[in-house]
Amino acid sequence: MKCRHCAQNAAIHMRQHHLALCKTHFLDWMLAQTQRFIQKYALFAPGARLLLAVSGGKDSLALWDILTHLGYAADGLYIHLGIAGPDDYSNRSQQCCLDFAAARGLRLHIVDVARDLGCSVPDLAARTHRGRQRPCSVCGLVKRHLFNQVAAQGGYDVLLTGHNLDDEASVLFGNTLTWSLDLLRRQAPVLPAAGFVRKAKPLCRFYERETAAYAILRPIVYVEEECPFAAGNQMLAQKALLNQMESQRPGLKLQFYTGFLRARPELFSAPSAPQTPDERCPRCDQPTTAPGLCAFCRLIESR
Ligand code: Q46
Ligand code: ZN
Ligand code: ZN
Repeated sequence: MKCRHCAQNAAIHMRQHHLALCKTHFLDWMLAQTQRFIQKYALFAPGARLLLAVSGGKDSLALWDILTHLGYAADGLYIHLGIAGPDDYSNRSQQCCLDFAAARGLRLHIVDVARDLGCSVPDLAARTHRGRQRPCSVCGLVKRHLFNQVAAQGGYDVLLTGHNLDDEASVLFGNTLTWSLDLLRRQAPVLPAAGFVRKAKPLCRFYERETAAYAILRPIVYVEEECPFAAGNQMLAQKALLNQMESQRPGLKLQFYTGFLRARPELFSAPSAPQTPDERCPRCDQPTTAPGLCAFCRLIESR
């Protein structure tokens, strides 16, 4: 198959877009599409101070690369969770982020959870009620807290994450199955500040296959292994189901997600901005919904 724009052989065929492109035209297409999404969803203003959460995986490093090519200066934030597993997951992913930043002269903040909070995420999960079933709930809470904290302390305007379409469609699928209205209301390419830092997902319209192809073709060195705790989680099962449907109906995942985005204003006629919580945690000063310590500080106190 040939590239739509030149005589080269296609490096990727995207059935959902009826589009085949060679390496050069695909890399350019990814940049142009990202720029289009930044504007279409008003993800951030030109000149905004950008902080990008990097995990060492393909999506977040591809996003960092794309932003750099587009001329946006984004600083990275890596959170070392203290997860080992057979692949020495946290150390290896941290190294990928360090190498990526060093090779391009980019600034990378590192928060080491074990060093800074006195105990790693798996330890914190084992010691607290919240994490007893699996560490992901504790992990998500810790990451959210630290993202907000680093963004506030560093004076950043927006926190960017590398979530792709497969992530978003899978979360949407899960939240629709349970009609979790609060979660659905908060699912969008951009979440206004509301006390916490503004959050945006510039890759939310790209298939995982596209971000993977970008990382491989550029090329970017990234950690291929998943976190060992990801195995068997609901997200992966939902992704597999959606992929099965997508193979019958190319474009289904994209339709599912973009259809939701179009329907959102009508579904949630109230303004989509989350309510600013009135209370502030007396220990960390982040917003919280009830008086007293926030969920994060309660977790830390209870270990
Ligand atoms: S890093 Fe943390 Fe994920 Fe690992 S412990 Fe679960 S939530 S699976 S994105
Ligand atoms: Zn071409
Ligand atoms: Zn707190």
